[in-house]
Amino acid sequence: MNKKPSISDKYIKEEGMADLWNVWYSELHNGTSGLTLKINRVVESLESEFQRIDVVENDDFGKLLVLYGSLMVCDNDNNAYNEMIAHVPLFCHPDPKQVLIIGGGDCGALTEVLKHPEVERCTMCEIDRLVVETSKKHLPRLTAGLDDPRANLLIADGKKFIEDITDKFDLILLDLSDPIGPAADLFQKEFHQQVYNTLTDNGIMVTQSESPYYNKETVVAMYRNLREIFPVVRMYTCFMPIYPSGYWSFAFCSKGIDPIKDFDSIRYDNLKLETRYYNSETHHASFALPRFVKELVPE
Ligand code: SPD
Repeated sequence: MNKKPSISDKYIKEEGMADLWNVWYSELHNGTSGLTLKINRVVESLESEFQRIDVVENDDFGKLLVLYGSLMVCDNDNNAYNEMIAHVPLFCHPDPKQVLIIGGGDCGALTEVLKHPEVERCTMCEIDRLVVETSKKHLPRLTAGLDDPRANLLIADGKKFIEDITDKFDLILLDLSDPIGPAADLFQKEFHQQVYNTLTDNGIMVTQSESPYYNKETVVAMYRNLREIFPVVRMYTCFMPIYPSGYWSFAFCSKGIDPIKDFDSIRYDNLKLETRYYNSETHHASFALPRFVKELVPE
C-alpha cells in the first residue's frame, strides 16, 4: 500500500525530526505478549448489537477489520486463512455443489469458495449484519463474492440455523471468530454433532481451531470432541501474521474423505486458481505438524 505523505513524513524528511505520528493498535494474546501495529488512521468504529467493530489502517497490512478488539482480516494479499479454509476441502470433495459457511461476515471465505465452478450455491449464515456491511464498505476485495449469483447471504444465528435446517450440504465451513461471546457455542460438541447431521454422506466440515501455540486447552478439547463425532479428523495449519502467534489451525473433519489421498490434482491443475498462499504443495504441507502440535491432537 502506498502511504499518503503525512505530517510526520514532512517532519522526518524536511526537518529531520523523529517520527511524531505515534498511534498504535495493540492486541494482547495471553496477558504478557501480543501484536502491535502502527495505525495510520482509524477508518471507522461502530457498536453492533453483538460486538464492537473497528476498521483501522496500517502500512503493512492495509485496512484491518477488528471485532471485539481482535484482528480478523486485512485487505492486503496475506489472506492465507481465507484461502486455506476454502480450497483445502473444496479440492478434496469429488462434487462440492452445496456449500454452507457459518460466520464469515467479512466474506473472504465466500469469495474464495465461489472461485470453484462446481459450487452451485454458497449459503453464508452470519449473525451480525453490521460486520458484512462494514466489510462491504471498507474491504471490497474480500466481499467481491457477494455479487456472484450463487451467493446466498442469510443474517441469522448459525446455531439456530443448523438446528432448523433440513437441507444437506456437501461442505460446511465454520469461519468463526474466537470461542467467546456469540461464537462460543459454535466450538462445542453439540453444535459439531448437528453440523455432522447436516452434511451429505461424503460431506466435509472445516472449522477454524485457533492457535496451537496460545490456545492449547481449546485445541485439545475441540479435537477430542471432534474425534468422537467424525471418522476423519485432521489438523492443518497456515501462517497468518495478524493472528496470535502467526500460526493458525483448522480441523478437517469428514465422513470418510481423506485430505491427502482424495486431493484432486487434475481439478487443481485445470482451475488455475489465483491465490497468494494456497497451492498443491501448501495443501499437502499444511497437514505436516510439528511435534508439540501432534502431542496436542494425537490421532
Ligand atoms: N483471534 C483471531 C481469530 C480469528 C479467526 N477467525 C477469523 C474469521 C475471519 N473470517
